[in-house]
Amino acid sequence: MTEEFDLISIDSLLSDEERALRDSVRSFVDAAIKPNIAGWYEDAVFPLEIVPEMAKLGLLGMHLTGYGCAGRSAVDYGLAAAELEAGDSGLRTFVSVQGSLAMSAIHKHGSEEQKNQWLPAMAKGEAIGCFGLTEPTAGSDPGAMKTFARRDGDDWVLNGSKRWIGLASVAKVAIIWAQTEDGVRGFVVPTGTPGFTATPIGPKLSMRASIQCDIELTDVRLPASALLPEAKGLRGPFECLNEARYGIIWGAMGAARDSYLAALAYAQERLQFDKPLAGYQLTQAKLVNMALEINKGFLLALHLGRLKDAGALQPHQISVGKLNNCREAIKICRDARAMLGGNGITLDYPPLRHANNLESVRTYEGTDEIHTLILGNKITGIPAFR
Ligand code: TGC
Repeated sequence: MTEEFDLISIDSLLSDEERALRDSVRSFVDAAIKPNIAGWYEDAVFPLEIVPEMAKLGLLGMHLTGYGCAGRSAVDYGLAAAELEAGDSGLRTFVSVQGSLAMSAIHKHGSEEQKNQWLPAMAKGEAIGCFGLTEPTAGSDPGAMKTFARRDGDDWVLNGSKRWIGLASVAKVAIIWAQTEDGVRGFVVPTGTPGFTATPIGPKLSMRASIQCDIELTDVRLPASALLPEAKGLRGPFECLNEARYGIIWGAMGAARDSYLAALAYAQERLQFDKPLAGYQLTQAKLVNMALEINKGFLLALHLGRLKDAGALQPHQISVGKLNNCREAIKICRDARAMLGGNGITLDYPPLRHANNLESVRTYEGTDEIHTLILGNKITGIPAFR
């Protein structure tokens, strides 16, 4: 971090190795993402060509151990997520879907055969994965999913639909969650299996440099070995969502920081009534409020990351981080856009792009409302979900 916003020396809480990792991801984002993101966003393309570079940096499944994964800490993963999302939420989302959802489902719940078959290729970026939980009529309530897997001899046959599934149309493998006679189970589905189709959803006003898809499953026949043996019930997918939600805590602050720095630079250069905008008290109040929330947000992320590395992070604490940091980040990006005046509505500046992306980020992996209710339940002991 720099003194422009690290007002409380959060940097001093990081080790040399953590700072080095963060700086290497920041350099990658500055060189490979920032010069191109406006074009990718406008054209609504996910830049597949940068996947090998991300793999080379060890970003795919970076917090997983063995099977060709980098085995880095939760704090390292968080620092990387923040830097990637300072580039664009769509690029951080790719790393989250690949590492925290698809790879972590196989790593946590898979057989040795499944791990050996998929994880090394996924860590190298040779196989992209996706994670099919949400359905057209089951978003916040995944227990209402209709996708069903029935036994047919030793095989499984899957039928149903999934919606908002990141990267599905470019994925080689999909983790599909389905009802069975024994409750919700997970399946490792090669996307070339007959009956599997993935169609990008669009046009979108958010996450334009990313892909979200509808998936249709029509008599998708899988061998017995496709079942994730260790995932039984909704706990299976929720344990993966914890990983992705954790990354968002950091990522959202990366987008906020990038927006704040854009507004600060603009305010220092832009003259109105013969003085820089930054010299006006109203502008300084906005900048200070943004900087305070960014400092608090990163401190919260780091605290939760240290808990995670100590094996002590609880799901409701992840909700504290996701709810707070998404909520504050989107406010910061919108305020930054306002400080840029009319120029803020163009793709020449990042705040409105980040704010639009954060509309998705605050919605997926548990909406603001769901995380509020998880915390309401924690505080009162009364579940108010239904
Ligand atoms: P509930 O009865 O509370 O729980 C069922 C079982 O799951 C356990 N559990 C968890 N375990 C670990 N971590 C967590 N965070 C957990 N939350 C619940 C729970 O202990 C229980 O275990 P067991 O062993 O007793 O069976 O289930 P519920 O459905 O009533 O839970 C309520 C609620 C609202 C908290 C939950 O449904 C929820 O979190 N909803 C939000 C779902 C969500 O985040 N969906 C977004 C999915 S993102 C997506 O599909 C696209 S992936 C991203 C991309 O592709 O871009």
